[in-house]
Amino acid sequence: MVDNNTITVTSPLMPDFDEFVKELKQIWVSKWITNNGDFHKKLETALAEYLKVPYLSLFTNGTIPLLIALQVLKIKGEVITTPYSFVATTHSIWWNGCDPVFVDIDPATGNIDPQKIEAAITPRTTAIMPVHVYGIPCNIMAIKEIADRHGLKVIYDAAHAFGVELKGESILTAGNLSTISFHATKVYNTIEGGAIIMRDAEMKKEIDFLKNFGFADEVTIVGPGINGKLDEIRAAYGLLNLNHVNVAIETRHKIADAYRKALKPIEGITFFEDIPDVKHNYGYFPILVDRENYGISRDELYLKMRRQNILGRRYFYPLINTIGTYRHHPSAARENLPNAYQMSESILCLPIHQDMSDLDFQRVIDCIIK
Ligand code: T4K
Repeated sequence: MVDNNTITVTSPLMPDFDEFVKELKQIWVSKWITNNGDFHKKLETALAEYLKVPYLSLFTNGTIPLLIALQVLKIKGEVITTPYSFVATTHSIWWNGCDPVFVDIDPATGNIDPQKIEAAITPRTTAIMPVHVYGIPCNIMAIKEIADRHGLKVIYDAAHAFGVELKGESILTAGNLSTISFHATKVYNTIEGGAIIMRDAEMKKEIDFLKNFGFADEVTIVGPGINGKLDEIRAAYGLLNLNHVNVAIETRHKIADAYRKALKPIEGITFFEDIPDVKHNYGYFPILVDRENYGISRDELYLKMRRQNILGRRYFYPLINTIGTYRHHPSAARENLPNAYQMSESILCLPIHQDMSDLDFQRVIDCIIK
C-alpha cells in the first residue's frame, strides 16, 4: 500500500470493480475455478487475436514460461543471454541446468548486441535468449541470421513487449518461442500471469501438457511437466482488462511525449526515442543520467526523488552477472560488458502509468529540473 502523496513507477491497470464482481458471480455459480475453464479459453483466444499471434498458451506468471520454453526445445549446455534484464531471464537458464553466457548490450537500445554474439558461441552453445528490454525490439533479423548459421534456437524473453509491433507485425512471433509477463506492474496484467507465444498447434499442445504436470489425459503423462496454470479468477480479470488496455497505452504514450518535451532541454539527461516502424507500448520511461553534465549522479537523483515520495526504479541495476551464482563465469567479467555497466549505472525509470495525473507529472519534472 502506498499513500496518496506517493508517485509509484507504475500502477496496475484494473477492471471496473462492479464488472469484475459480475464475472466472479459466474465463476462462483459454475464452481469451475481453474484447469482450463471457460474464462481461460476465452482469454487465450482474445489475447492471441489482440496480439496478432497465431497461438498462445496462458501461464500463472512470466517466469514459468521461460522455464518451459527452454524445456520444450530441449535446450542443454550454454545459453547466450544478456546481463541487462530482470533476474528471471538468467534464473530460468540456471533452473534448466544450463550455463548462462553473458554478451554485452547495444547502448542504442539496451538489448543484446548481435555483433558480439558470435564471439560467445562455443561447441556447447544451443540457444540464445535475448530480451526486448522496455519493449524496445531486439535486432531480430541479425539474431535470426546468426542462430540459423550456427543451428541455435532463439527464445525471446518478451516480458515487456505486450502489443509491440514492428512494421505492423507482432514482435512476439520472432524466434522459436517468445514469452511474456502479465504481472501487475506491466502495461497489461492478469495480476500475476504470463504466456508463451508459438507458431504451430503441435507446439501449443506440447506446452499445454507441460504446464499441466505433463498430463495429456487422465492416465497419460507425456513428460515431467510442472504446474503453470492460470486460474479462472485471474483469466476473468484479464479479459476485462483487455477492454481498457488501448486507452492505457494511449495515456502512457502522451506521458512519454510530455516527458521528452520537458526533459529535452536538461543537460545530462537523455532518453530513448521512438523507433520508426515500431508500435511501442510505453511500459517504461527510462532516462540516462550523465553525472558530469547533469551535476548529480543517477543514485543521487534516485534518492532525491525518493525523499519527495517519487518512487523511480533502477531497472536494471544491479546487473545479473554480478549475482553470486553467475559472477564466476568468464563472460560475467566487467571488461566483457562495458555497455551494460554503463547503462546499469546511469538508468532510472520514471513513473509512467494510466493513473498518473498532470500534478504527478509536474512533480517528477520539477524534481529533476531543480
Ligand atoms: N523477464 C523480464 C524481462 C521481466 O522484467 C520479468 C518481470 C520477468 C521475466 C518475470 O515475469 P513475472 O514472473 O514477474 O511475471 C517487478 C515485477 O515483479 C516483475 O514482474 C518485473 N519483471 C520487474 C521488472 O518488476 P518489482 O520488484 O520492481 O515490483 P514492486 O513490487 O516493487 O512494484 C513496483 C511498483 O509498482 C511499486 O512501487 C508500486 C507499483 N505496484 C506494484 C504492485 C505489485 C502497485 O501499485 N500495485 C501492485 O500490486 O518487480
